[in-house]
Amino acid sequence: SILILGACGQIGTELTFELRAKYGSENVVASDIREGGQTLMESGPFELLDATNYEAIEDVIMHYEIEEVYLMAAMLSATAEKFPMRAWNLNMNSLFNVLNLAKDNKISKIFWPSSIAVFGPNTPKNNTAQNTIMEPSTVYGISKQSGERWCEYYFKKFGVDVRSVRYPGLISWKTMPGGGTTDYAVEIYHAALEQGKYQCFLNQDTKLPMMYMDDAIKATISLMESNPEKLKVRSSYNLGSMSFTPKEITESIQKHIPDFEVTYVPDFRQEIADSWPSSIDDTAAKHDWNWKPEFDLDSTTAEMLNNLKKTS
Ligand code: VAH
Repeated sequence: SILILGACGQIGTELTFELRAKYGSENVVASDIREGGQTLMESGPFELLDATNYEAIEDVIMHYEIEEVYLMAAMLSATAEKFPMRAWNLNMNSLFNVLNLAKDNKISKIFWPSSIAVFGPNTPKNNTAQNTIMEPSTVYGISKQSGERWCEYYFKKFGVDVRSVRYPGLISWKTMPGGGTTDYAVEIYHAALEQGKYQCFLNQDTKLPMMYMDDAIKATISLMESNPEKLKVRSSYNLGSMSFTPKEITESIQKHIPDFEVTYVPDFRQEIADSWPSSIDDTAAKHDWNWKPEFDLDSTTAEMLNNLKKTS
């Protein structure tokens, strides 16, 4: 069976639905520090679980005979800047828990998400390479860079089968993101439908790597199902699909909602965004496990507006 830690988060929610559809609801245990939405809670087994509590995770693993763990619990970039030590504790100790469970052969495979946040202000920003300068300037980025080093160490030293991708900003409609710098790209669709206007917390020309959630989930499951011999990267794979600025996503929305108005009032998140790449070179993922994204900005906008209209 599969255990998802952080199943109520932006990615965790959609991973739970997709894995349950694929492997059967009873074989996918969702867990989080708090309960999730009705659909998630009613769709299969759920456990309240603190991802920093080793014994609590071990109990769930024994009880449900868990073999694989997706560790989706973390504090994201903006919130982590407000609570650095809480972010470090959650992001690192949850990872140590699952790595040590695998090292002790209590589970056999781990997925752990990294992020483009591992790159910093002096990383070359265009078509950022798999291996390049990485001096992250955010608490979140530091925790993800360190996490990558630990993943590779546990793979090399103890043969732990941990797999990871560096997610770009993710756009989804099923669950709101929490505390990220790229969250503007989700909020903007809700605002377009609900208020007809949006105040964006990044300036209009801030180009960032982004991805529609369906592509992110497809990549995650594809990597986890890949033949391990093909996986040459055991830190974390660069993963790309599209890059856009707040101005470009606004124009994409205005094709559907012509009088949608956006103002740009950068806040503390501008400095975080400015430290990240503009676009990503994901040649390694394409080569090692045939990664291929499906959604571009306009198809993402169509999906987001259509689905949000139906659920509003
Ligand atoms: C954040 N959505 O904004 C996350 C992600 C690359 C961005 O790590 O912090």
